[in-house]
Amino acid sequence: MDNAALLWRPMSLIDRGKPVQITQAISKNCLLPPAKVRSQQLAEGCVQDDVIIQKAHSEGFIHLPNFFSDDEISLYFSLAHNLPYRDRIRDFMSVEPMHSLLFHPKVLRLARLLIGSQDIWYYGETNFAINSTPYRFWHRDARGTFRNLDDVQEPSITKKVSINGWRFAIYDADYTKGSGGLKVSPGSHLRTSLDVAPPPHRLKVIAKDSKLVIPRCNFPIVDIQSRRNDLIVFNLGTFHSGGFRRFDLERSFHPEIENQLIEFGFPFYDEVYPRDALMFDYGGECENLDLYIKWRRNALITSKSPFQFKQLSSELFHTYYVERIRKIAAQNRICLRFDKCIAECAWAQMHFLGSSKYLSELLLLNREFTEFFCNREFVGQLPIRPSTL
Ligand SMILES: O=C(O)CCC(=O)C(=O)O
Repeated sequence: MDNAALLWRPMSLIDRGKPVQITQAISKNCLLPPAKVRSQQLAEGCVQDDVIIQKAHSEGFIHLPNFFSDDEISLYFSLAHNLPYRDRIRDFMSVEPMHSLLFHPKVLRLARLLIGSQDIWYYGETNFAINSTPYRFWHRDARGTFRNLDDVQEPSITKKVSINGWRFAIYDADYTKGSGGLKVSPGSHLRTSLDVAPPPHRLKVIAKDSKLVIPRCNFPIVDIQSRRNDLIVFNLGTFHSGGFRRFDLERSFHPEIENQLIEFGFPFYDEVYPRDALMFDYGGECENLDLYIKWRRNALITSKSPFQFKQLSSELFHTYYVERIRKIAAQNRICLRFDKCIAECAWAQMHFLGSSKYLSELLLLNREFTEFFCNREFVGQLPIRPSTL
């Protein structure tokens, strides 16, 4: 495409949509920590906390440069690299060396501020993404509705409230120097999928009269310029794409558009290899996160993939069963979520594996966490609210 002229607009010229009304979100839906928790935590630490938390809640992500020291980052990634494969498919809580990251005081403090409570839910969603594949599709993670656990979860637009679940991510790379970092759409955790995930035909790059016409997204996309010691945290409702490219002239193209541009031979920054990331979730009490947790567990239980089955077994028999882990978690006010109805489901699927002793104890130990699931009888599948409700 020698003659092709690229029609592009820098981000500053792109309509970024209406600003999110976060004051409403703060007061009505407790997206921010209650004032008491905040002032107590502010008194303990950095005065920037309020700004950081406001930003995280209005944009659906936060990028914190130099959150970790060189030594800490080196430790986490060398631990991950040296783990045998069977441990890399487990969750961080059951791989005890990873506790240095999971229980890092700064991480826990930030989690509490984001979640708005001293009590944290941990639900085994972690990822040793070592040598991981780039170019992940554009998506939000939040899943699970009362109608169908597999459905993508939409935020409540009128109430401006999103799921109270957050993914913490560290990357062993400098993405100011090349492609392969994380792209997010700021504010997308408070917008519908229709708004921020256009169908493919609306993202079609068209070659016309020796020019390329590149469709303009009417929502912002940011390629996060993270470096090795940084921490990125994003809301489970935030649209994002891991490992995408960075185009020389414009970093904010939609991943789908970048895929097409590369076909036209446009130059991208080199990717930074290998793509090593460590990710883990913390969340706080809310019905939406309850649904997400149930979606995830249900997917693990019903999956035919041995990988997912192994991860579930590791969670079941280590994280939730080993008393030492339960103690450490309790000391840190981390609630290990293992719900009654999921335990029952696991029982139905797995007791033949000779694990019935553990599972029956889990059934006794665990409970439901939000009102809807409390008084449901287990009937062979997860109880879902009828669509009429
Ligand atoms: O690999 C990344 O940077 C993001 C991973 C991702 O898409 C996810 O955890 O949902």
